[in-house]
Amino acid sequence: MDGDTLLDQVERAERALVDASRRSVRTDGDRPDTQERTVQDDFDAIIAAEQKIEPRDWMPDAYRRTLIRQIAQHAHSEIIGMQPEGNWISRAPSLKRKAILLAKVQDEAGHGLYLYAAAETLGIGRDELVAMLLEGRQKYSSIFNYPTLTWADIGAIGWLVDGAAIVNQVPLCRCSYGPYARAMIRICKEESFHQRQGFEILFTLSHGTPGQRDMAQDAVNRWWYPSLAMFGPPDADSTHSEQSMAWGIKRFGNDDLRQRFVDMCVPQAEVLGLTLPDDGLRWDADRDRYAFTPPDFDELARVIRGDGPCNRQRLAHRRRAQDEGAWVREAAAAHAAKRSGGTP
Ligand code: FAQ
Repeated sequence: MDGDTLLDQVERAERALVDASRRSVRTDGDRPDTQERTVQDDFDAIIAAEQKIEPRDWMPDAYRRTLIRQIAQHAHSEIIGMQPEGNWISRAPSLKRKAILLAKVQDEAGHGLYLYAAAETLGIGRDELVAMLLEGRQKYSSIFNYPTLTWADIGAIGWLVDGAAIVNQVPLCRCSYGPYARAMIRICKEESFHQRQGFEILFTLSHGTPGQRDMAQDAVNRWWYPSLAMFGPPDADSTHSEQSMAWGIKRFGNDDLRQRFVDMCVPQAEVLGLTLPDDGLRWDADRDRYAFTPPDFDELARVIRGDGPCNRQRLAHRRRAQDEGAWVREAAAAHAAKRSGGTP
C-alpha cells in the first residue's frame, strides 16, 4: 500500500487488538447439540475468529511450547543484543551520540523485560529461561554473534538489524497470543526510532569525508548478509513456520519477510548513497520485487550451532554479568520481602 509505513501497520494492529477485545467469541460453532464441545474446539474457534488467546485460556501444549521458545529466544536476543552496541557507548564520537546510544541500549533491556514478562504468563519463570540460555538450551538471534569493528557498525546495526527486526516484528503485533502481541506493539514503536537513528548515523558518515564514507560502506558490506540471515532458514527448511502460521503466531514465512526487507532497503540505500554488496541485486519487473542473492545458510547454521565469530564471547559475558549481578537480585528480593513483612 502506498505510503503505508511500518508504523502505520503497527497502529492498525493496535486498533485491531482493541476491537478484538470488544468482540465476543462465538465458541458454539456449527457443532450439533448432541456433541460435547472440547477445550480444543474453543481454542480453534478463538484462533479462527482472529481473537487473542490469553494466559487464562486453555491452549495445546505444543502451542504453549512454541510460544515459550520463540518469546524466550526473542527476549534473550534483546539482552545479548545489548553487547555489540554497548561496546561503543564509551567511544561514541560525541556526547549527543553517546546519550542516544545509551538510551537505545536501555530500550533493548526494556524490550527484554517486556518479553520475559510475556513468557512468564505461559507458566515459566524468568530464572528458568535465563538458565536455559546460559546452558545453551535456548537460542538467541544469530546476528549478535558478529563484531562491531567501527562506529559505522552502530549505524549499520540501527539501519539494517533494527530494520530487519521491525520487518519481522510488525506482523507479530497480530500474533494470536495476547501478551506477546501487546508487547510487540510497544517494541515496534521503539524499534522504528532505532532504525531511524541508525540511518541518520550512516547518512552523516556517507556524506562526510571520503574516509567516513568508506567506513559506512564497509559496515554495510559486513552487516548486509548477517541481517538477511536473521529471518531464519528458507521456508523449505523452516521447522516451525507452517504450524506457527496455522496458529496465527507467525503471519508470514521467513522468505516472504526477507524479500520485504530487501525491497525496503534498496531505495533507502540509494538515499544513503551506499551500495548493497550483492552483484545479483536487480529489479525484477515480472515479480514486481527485487531479485537478490540469498545469504549463506550454511553460515547461518554454523552461527546458530555456536560457531560464529563472537558466540563464546557473548555467552561468557552474559554468564559473568549474571554472576556479578547475583547480589543485586538477592538484595532486591530481601528488600521486597522486608517491605511486605515476609522473609526472602
Ligand atoms: N538466529 O523453523 P524456523 C532484535 C532457529 S531482536 C538463531 O524458521 P521460527 C532487536 C529457530 O529458532 C532479534 N536461531 O524457526 C535488536 C529454530 O530452532 P529450534 C530476534 C534461528 O521460530 C536490534 C530453527 O532455527 N528476533 O534484533 C534464527 O519459526 C538491535 C528453525 O527455524 C526475534 O526473535 C536466527 N536468526 O522462525 C536488539 C523475533 N532463525 O528452536 C538489539 C521473533 C531461525 O527449532 C540491537 N522470532 N533460528 O531449535 C521469530 O520471528 C522467529 O523465531 C524466527 C525464526 C523468524 C527468528
